[in-house]
Amino acid sequence: MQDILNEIYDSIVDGDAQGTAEAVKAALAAGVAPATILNDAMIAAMAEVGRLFEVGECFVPEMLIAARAMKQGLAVLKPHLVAANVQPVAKVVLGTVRGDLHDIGKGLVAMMLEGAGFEVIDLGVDAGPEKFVEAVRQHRPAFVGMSALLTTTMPQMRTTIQALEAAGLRDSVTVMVGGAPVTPAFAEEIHADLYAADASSAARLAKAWLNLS
Ligand code: B1M
Repeated sequence: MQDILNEIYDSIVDGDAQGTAEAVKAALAAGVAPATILNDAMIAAMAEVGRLFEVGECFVPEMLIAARAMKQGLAVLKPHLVAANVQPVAKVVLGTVRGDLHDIGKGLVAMMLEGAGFEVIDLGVDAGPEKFVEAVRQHRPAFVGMSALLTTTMPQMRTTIQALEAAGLRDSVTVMVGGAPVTPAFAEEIHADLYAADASSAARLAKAWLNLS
Protein backbone atom coordinates (compact mmCIF):
# COMPACT_ATOMS: atom_id res chain seq x y z
CA MET A 1 0.00 0.00 0.00
CA GLN A 2 2.82 2.42 0.86
CA ASP A 3 4.20 2.12 -2.71
CA ILE A 4 1.01 3.36 -4.31
CA LEU A 5 0.66 6.18 -1.76
CA ASN A 6 4.26 7.20 -2.53
CA GLU A 7 3.42 7.18 -6.22
CA ILE A 8 0.49 9.57 -5.68
CA TYR A 9 2.64 11.80 -3.46
CA ASP A 10 5.48 11.95 -6.00
CA SER A 11 3.08 12.56 -8.94
CA ILE A 12 1.62 15.60 -7.18
CA VAL A 13 4.97 17.02 -6.10
CA ASP A 14 6.20 16.53 -9.69
CA GLY A 15 3.01 18.09 -11.10
CA ASP A 16 2.09 14.99 -13.11
CA ALA A 17 -1.70 15.35 -13.40
CA GLN A 18 -2.27 12.25 -15.53
CA GLY A 19 0.02 10.16 -13.31
CA THR A 20 -1.80 11.39 -10.20
CA ALA A 21 -5.23 10.45 -11.58
CA GLU A 22 -3.98 7.00 -12.59
CA ALA A 23 -2.25 6.38 -9.26
CA VAL A 24 -5.39 7.42 -7.34
CA LYS A 25 -7.46 5.01 -9.47
CA ALA A 26 -4.92 2.25 -8.79
CA ALA A 27 -5.02 2.92 -5.03
CA LEU A 28 -8.82 2.81 -5.00
CA ALA A 29 -8.77 -0.42 -7.02
CA ALA A 30 -6.32 -1.88 -4.48
CA GLY A 31 -8.80 -1.11 -1.71
CA VAL A 32 -6.95 1.79 -0.04
CA ALA A 33 -9.40 3.91 1.99
CA PRO A 34 -10.25 7.26 0.33
CA ALA A 35 -9.38 9.16 3.52
CA THR A 36 -5.93 7.50 3.60
CA ILE A 37 -5.32 8.49 -0.02
CA LEU A 38 -6.39 12.06 0.72
CA ASN A 39 -4.55 12.58 4.00
CA ASP A 40 -1.45 10.42 3.72
CA ALA A 41 -0.63 11.03 0.06
CA MET A 42 -2.44 14.03 -1.45
CA ILE A 43 -2.59 16.54 1.40
CA ALA A 44 0.89 15.50 2.50
CA ALA A 45 2.18 16.17 -1.04
CA MET A 46 0.62 19.64 -1.18
CA ALA A 47 2.10 20.41 2.24
CA GLU A 48 5.49 19.48 0.82
CA VAL A 49 4.91 21.72 -2.22
CA GLY A 50 4.02 24.53 0.19
CA ARG A 51 7.20 23.92 2.17
CA LEU A 52 9.33 23.94 -0.99
CA PHE A 53 7.66 27.22 -2.01
CA GLU A 54 8.30 28.81 1.37
CA VAL A 55 12.00 27.89 1.33
CA GLY A 56 12.36 29.13 -2.26
CA GLU A 57 12.90 25.70 -3.83
CA CYS A 58 9.81 25.94 -6.02
CA PHE A 59 7.96 28.89 -7.49
CA VAL A 60 4.46 29.94 -8.56
CA PRO A 61 4.44 27.99 -11.87
CA GLU A 62 5.49 24.74 -10.14
CA MET A 63 2.91 25.34 -7.43
CA LEU A 64 0.19 25.85 -10.05
CA ILE A 65 1.21 22.66 -11.85
CA ALA A 66 1.22 20.67 -8.60
CA ALA A 67 -2.18 22.14 -7.70
CA ARG A 68 -3.52 21.07 -11.10
CA ALA A 69 -2.31 17.52 -10.43
CA MET A 70 -3.96 17.66 -7.01
CA LYS A 71 -7.23 18.79 -8.64
CA GLN A 72 -7.07 15.96 -11.17
CA GLY A 73 -6.56 13.44 -8.37
CA LEU A 74 -9.34 15.00 -6.30
CA ALA A 75 -11.74 14.70 -9.24
CA VAL A 76 -11.17 10.93 -9.20
CA LEU A 77 -11.31 10.70 -5.41
CA LYS A 78 -14.26 13.00 -4.68
CA PRO A 79 -17.15 10.55 -5.34
CA HIS A 80 -15.41 8.01 -3.09
CA LEU A 81 -14.88 10.58 -0.33
CA VAL A 82 -18.54 11.50 -0.48
CA ALA A 83 -19.51 7.82 -0.37
CA ALA A 84 -17.18 7.30 2.61
CA ASN A 85 -18.61 10.47 4.25
CA VAL A 86 -15.18 12.09 4.71
CA GLN A 87 -15.86 15.59 5.99
CA PRO A 88 -13.79 18.62 4.94
CA VAL A 89 -11.57 20.18 7.62
CA ALA A 90 -13.71 23.35 7.46
CA LYS A 91 -15.37 25.65 4.93
CA VAL A 92 -13.80 28.81 3.55
CA VAL A 93 -15.70 31.52 1.65
CA LEU A 94 -13.08 33.11 -0.57
CA GLY A 95 -13.18 35.96 -3.07
CA THR A 96 -11.38 38.86 -4.71
CA VAL A 97 -12.97 42.03 -3.38
CA ARG A 98 -15.24 44.47 -5.23
CA GLY A 99 -13.65 46.35 -8.11
CA ASP A 100 -10.74 43.93 -8.37
CA LEU A 101 -10.43 41.44 -11.24
CA HIS A 102 -7.14 39.76 -10.28
CA ASP A 103 -7.76 36.08 -9.59
CA ILE A 104 -4.52 34.18 -10.13
CA GLY A 105 -3.32 34.55 -6.54
CA LYS A 106 -6.78 33.84 -5.14
CA GLY A 107 -6.94 30.72 -7.30
CA LEU A 108 -3.67 29.55 -5.81
CA VAL A 109 -4.92 30.22 -2.29
CA ALA A 110 -8.07 28.19 -3.11
CA MET A 111 -6.00 25.32 -4.43
CA MET A 112 -3.68 25.25 -1.41
CA LEU A 113 -6.66 25.36 0.96
CA GLU A 114 -8.35 22.52 -0.92
CA GLY A 115 -5.04 20.69 -0.87
CA ALA A 116 -5.05 21.07 2.92
CA GLY A 117 -8.53 19.52 3.14
CA PHE A 118 -10.72 22.65 3.27
CA GLU A 119 -13.91 23.07 1.24
CA VAL A 120 -13.64 26.35 -0.66
CA ILE A 121 -16.69 28.34 -1.75
CA ASP A 122 -15.13 30.59 -4.38
CA LEU A 123 -17.03 33.83 -4.95
CA GLY A 124 -14.81 34.74 -7.90
CA VAL A 125 -13.67 38.30 -8.59
CA ASP A 126 -15.33 41.67 -8.00
CA ALA A 127 -17.16 40.21 -5.01
CA GLY A 128 -19.02 42.88 -3.08
CA PRO A 129 -19.68 42.89 0.69
CA GLU A 130 -23.27 41.72 0.17
CA LYS A 131 -22.00 38.67 -1.74
CA PHE A 132 -19.70 37.74 1.17
CA VAL A 133 -22.51 38.29 3.68
CA GLU A 134 -24.92 36.15 1.68
CA ALA A 135 -22.34 33.37 1.30
CA VAL A 136 -21.59 33.37 5.03
CA ARG A 137 -25.33 33.15 5.79
CA GLN A 138 -25.77 30.30 3.34
CA HIS A 139 -22.63 28.22 3.93
CA ARG A 140 -21.73 28.99 7.57
CA PRO A 141 -17.96 28.81 6.90
CA ALA A 142 -15.22 28.87 9.53
CA PHE A 143 -13.21 31.36 7.45
CA VAL A 144 -13.79 34.29 5.11
CA GLY A 145 -10.81 34.94 2.84
CA MET A 146 -10.40 38.15 0.87
CA SER A 147 -7.85 38.92 -1.81
CA ALA A 148 -6.96 42.38 -3.21
CA LEU A 149 -4.24 43.26 -5.71
CA LEU A 150 -4.94 46.97 -6.06
CA THR A 151 -4.31 49.67 -3.49
CA THR A 152 -7.63 51.16 -4.62
CA THR A 153 -9.58 47.99 -3.74
CA MET A 154 -7.93 47.24 -0.38
CA PRO A 155 -10.50 49.43 1.47
CA GLN A 156 -13.17 47.00 0.27
CA MET A 157 -11.78 44.53 2.80
CA ARG A 158 -12.68 46.91 5.61
CA THR A 159 -16.11 47.55 4.05
CA THR A 160 -16.74 43.81 3.86
CA ILE A 161 -15.74 43.27 7.50
CA GLN A 162 -18.08 46.11 8.47
CA ALA A 163 -20.88 44.49 6.43
CA LEU A 164 -20.30 41.20 8.27
CA GLU A 165 -20.48 43.12 11.56
CA ALA A 166 -23.71 44.87 10.52
CA ALA A 167 -25.21 41.49 9.57
CA GLY A 168 -24.28 40.08 13.00
CA LEU A 169 -21.99 37.50 11.36
CA ARG A 170 -18.53 38.85 12.15
CA ASP A 171 -18.02 36.76 15.28
CA SER A 172 -18.97 33.54 13.49
CA VAL A 173 -16.01 33.67 11.11
CA THR A 174 -12.26 34.10 11.09
CA VAL A 175 -11.30 36.70 8.50
CA MET A 176 -8.11 36.19 6.52
CA VAL A 177 -6.77 38.79 4.08
CA GLY A 178 -3.95 38.77 1.55
CA GLY A 179 -2.72 40.01 -1.80
CA ALA A 180 0.42 41.79 -2.95
CA PRO A 181 -0.33 45.29 -1.54
CA VAL A 182 -1.86 44.02 1.72
CA THR A 183 0.36 44.19 4.81
CA PRO A 184 0.10 42.76 8.33
CA ALA A 185 -0.34 46.33 9.61
CA PHE A 186 -3.26 46.91 7.24
CA ALA A 187 -4.82 43.60 8.30
CA GLU A 188 -4.59 44.69 11.93
CA GLU A 189 -5.96 48.15 11.16
CA ILE A 190 -9.12 46.74 9.55
CA HIS A 191 -9.52 44.13 12.31
CA ALA A 192 -8.93 41.09 10.16
CA ASP A 193 -7.93 38.04 12.20
CA LEU A 194 -5.23 36.66 9.91
CA TYR A 195 -2.87 37.93 7.25
CA ALA A 196 -1.10 35.54 4.89
CA ALA A 197 1.68 36.57 2.55
CA ASP A 198 1.22 33.70 0.13
CA ALA A 199 -1.00 30.75 -0.72
CA SER A 200 1.04 28.22 1.13
CA SER A 201 1.08 30.16 4.39
CA ALA A 202 -2.67 30.84 3.98
CA ALA A 203 -3.32 27.09 4.17
CA ARG A 204 -0.78 26.59 6.95
CA LEU A 205 -2.18 29.44 9.07
CA ALA A 206 -5.77 28.30 8.58
CA LYS A 207 -4.86 24.83 9.81
CA ALA A 208 -2.85 26.22 12.72
CA TRP A 209 -5.81 28.46 13.67
CA LEU A 210 -7.91 25.30 14.04
CA ASN A 211 -5.09 23.63 15.96
CA LEU A 212 -4.48 21.16 13.14
CA SER A 213 -0.90 20.38 12.23
CO1 B1M B 1 -3.00 44.11 -12.83
N1 B1M B 1 -2.06 45.28 -11.58
N2 B1M B 1 -4.22 45.60 -13.26
N3 B1M B 1 -3.77 42.90 -14.11
N4 B1M B 1 -1.55 43.00 -12.48
C1 B1M B 1 -0.99 44.66 -10.79
C2 B1M B 1 -1.53 44.14 -9.47
C3 B1M B 1 0.02 45.88 -10.61
C4 B1M B 1 0.90 45.78 -9.36
C5 B1M B 1 0.86 46.03 -11.89
C6 B1M B 1 1.79 47.22 -11.81
O1 B1M B 1 1.39 48.34 -12.01
N5 B1M B 1 3.07 46.97 -11.50
C7 B1M B 1 -0.98 47.09 -10.57
C8 B1M B 1 -1.51 47.48 -9.18
C9 B1M B 1 -0.91 48.74 -8.67
C10 B1M B 1 -1.45 49.06 -7.32
O2 B1M B 1 -2.61 49.16 -7.10
N6 B1M B 1 -0.55 49.21 -6.38
C11 B1M B 1 -2.07 46.61 -11.50
C12 B1M B 1 -2.98 47.44 -12.17
C13 B1M B 1 -2.77 48.94 -11.98
C14 B1M B 1 -4.02 46.94 -12.97
C15 B1M B 1 -5.08 47.74 -13.74
C16 B1M B 1 -5.66 48.94 -12.99
C17 B1M B 1 -4.41 48.15 -15.08
C18 B1M B 1 -5.28 49.05 -15.94
O3 B1M B 1 -6.26 48.62 -16.45
N7 B1M B 1 -4.84 50.30 -16.02
C19 B1M B 1 -6.15 46.69 -14.04
C20 B1M B 1 -7.20 46.60 -12.93
C21 B1M B 1 -8.31 45.68 -13.28
C22 B1M B 1 -9.15 45.44 -12.06
O4 B1M B 1 -8.82 44.56 -11.28
N8 B1M B 1 -10.21 46.19 -11.90
C23 B1M B 1 -5.33 45.44 -14.04
C24 B1M B 1 -5.63 44.32 -14.80
C25 B1M B 1 -4.88 43.15 -14.85
C26 B1M B 1 -5.19 41.99 -15.78
C27 B1M B 1 -6.67 41.73 -15.95
C28 B1M B 1 -4.56 42.30 -17.11
C29 B1M B 1 -4.36 40.84 -15.12
C30 B1M B 1 -5.16 39.96 -14.14
C31 B1M B 1 -5.59 38.64 -14.75
C32 B1M B 1 -6.16 37.73 -13.70
O5 B1M B 1 -5.86 37.77 -12.50
N9 B1M B 1 -7.01 36.84 -14.19
C33 B1M B 1 -3.34 41.61 -14.32
C34 B1M B 1 -2.14 41.06 -13.82
C35 B1M B 1 -1.81 39.64 -14.27
C36 B1M B 1 -1.27 41.76 -12.95
C37 B1M B 1 0.12 41.35 -12.43
C38 B1M B 1 1.07 41.50 -13.60
C39 B1M B 1 0.28 39.96 -11.87
C40 B1M B 1 -0.70 39.61 -10.73
C41 B1M B 1 -0.57 38.15 -10.44
O6 B1M B 1 -1.38 37.35 -10.88
N10 B1M B 1 0.50 37.75 -9.70
C42 B1M B 1 0.36 42.43 -11.29
C43 B1M B 1 1.82 42.82 -11.17
C44 B1M B 1 2.54 42.00 -10.15
O7 B1M B 1 1.97 41.50 -9.19
N11 B1M B 1 3.83 41.89 -10.34
C45 B1M B 1 -0.65 43.45 -11.58
C46 B1M B 1 0.81 36.36 -9.42
C47 B1M B 1 0.00 35.88 -8.20
C48 B1M B 1 0.31 34.43 -7.92
O8 B1M B 1 0.43 36.66 -7.09
O9 B1M B 1 -1.81 37.78 -6.90
O10 B1M B 1 0.16 38.53 -5.46
P1 B1M B 1 -0.59 37.45 -6.15
O11 B1M B 1 -1.03 36.38 -5.06
C49 B1M B 1 -0.14 35.84 -4.10
C50 B1M B 1 -0.08 36.60 -2.78
O12 B1M B 1 -0.37 37.97 -2.91
C51 B1M B 1 -1.04 35.86 -1.89
O13 B1M B 1 -0.93 34.52 -2.34
C52 B1M B 1 -0.74 34.49 -3.75
C53 B1M B 1 0.11 33.30 -4.12
O14 B1M B 1 1.23 33.14 -3.32
N12 B1M B 1 -2.45 36.16 -1.84
C54 B1M B 1 -3.18 35.86 -0.73
C55 B1M B 1 -3.29 36.66 -2.77
N13 B1M B 1 -4.53 36.72 -2.29
C56 B1M B 1 -4.50 36.22 -1.03
C57 B1M B 1 -5.52 36.01 -0.09
C58 B1M B 1 -5.17 35.45 1.14
C59 B1M B 1 -3.84 35.13 1.44
C60 B1M B 1 -2.83 35.32 0.52
O15 B1M B 1 -6.06 35.20 2.13
C61 B1M B 1 -7.41 35.12 1.81
